[in-house]
Amino acid sequence: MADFDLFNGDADGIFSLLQLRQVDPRPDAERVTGVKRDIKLFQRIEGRAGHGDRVTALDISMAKNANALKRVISDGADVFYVDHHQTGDILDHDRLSVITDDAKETCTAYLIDRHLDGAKAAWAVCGAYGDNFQALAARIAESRGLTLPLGRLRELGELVNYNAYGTTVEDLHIDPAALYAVLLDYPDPVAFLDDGHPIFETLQTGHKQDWDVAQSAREVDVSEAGQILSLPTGAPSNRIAGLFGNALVDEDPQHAFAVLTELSDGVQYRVSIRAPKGRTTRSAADLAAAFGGGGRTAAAGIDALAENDLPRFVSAFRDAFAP
Ligand SMILES: [Mn+2]
Repeated sequence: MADFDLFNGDADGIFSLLQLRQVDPRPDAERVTGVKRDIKLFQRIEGRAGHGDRVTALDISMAKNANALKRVISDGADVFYVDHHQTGDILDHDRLSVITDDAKETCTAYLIDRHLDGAKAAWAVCGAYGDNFQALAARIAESRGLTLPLGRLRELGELVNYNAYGTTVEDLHIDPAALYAVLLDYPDPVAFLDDGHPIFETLQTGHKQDWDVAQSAREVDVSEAGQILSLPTGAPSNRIAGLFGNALVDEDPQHAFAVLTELSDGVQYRVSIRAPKGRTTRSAADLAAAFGGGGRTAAAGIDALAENDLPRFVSAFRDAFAP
């Protein structure tokens, strides 16, 4: 019999598993995680998890794991699934137990907090901060009757969340599985913070240095539509590009932004596009789709834009977002 713990490498995933495993320890479980966007974690245990095995899945969309999940269950494993993303159709099977809620203001760490009746609520507070739900975080603390240093827990939640941004685990300051293992040694986040473990400073410094890289972005194009900026090749850019785009459009909601990150081949860019928040324009997803990318109305991306296509992208960006 084997145990598998599948969890999103972001704050919500890590703080969910911490709560669960401090109440129900499974020290020999294989921990399966990755960067924030790497959510197809059932693929990694498909064909290996089977009869009598216990699989736990936290903060990864069921819709995106549907086929591999089905296979793991039909191979005989028991699956406990907790998540707040889109589920798609939930498979009806007695070896699958699901806790889900796709309410706008909820997160997996909160669902686990409810499941455990608040047994490890301080970790849940950090998870809610990591998913950017400040009101929910404060509400969890209050409902459990805890007096907590919320500002410090917020910083921890946000730093652990930030740590999961990158294109591969090699990009990250700390492998999420290693970060989880360090935190697991502490009964709660306050004990971790009070102990002064060096990993906290690594997270803080890394976050600050990445923002310094973002501040040095090069201007590629400025127009009425907005701004296109470019970041150098490298892990700091891979980590910060998306959040940098969010920050730019939060600060200046009348303009659109595109953040280009030079890929290591030197002839292509990865692109994060943010439509203006304060006025109606064409969709960021449509612009991205014209260059092989995709996304949502407000935020979209292109995995590889050829240098040769850059002039065409600049004029398409101006057209899409002109006032
Ligand atoms: Mn989440």
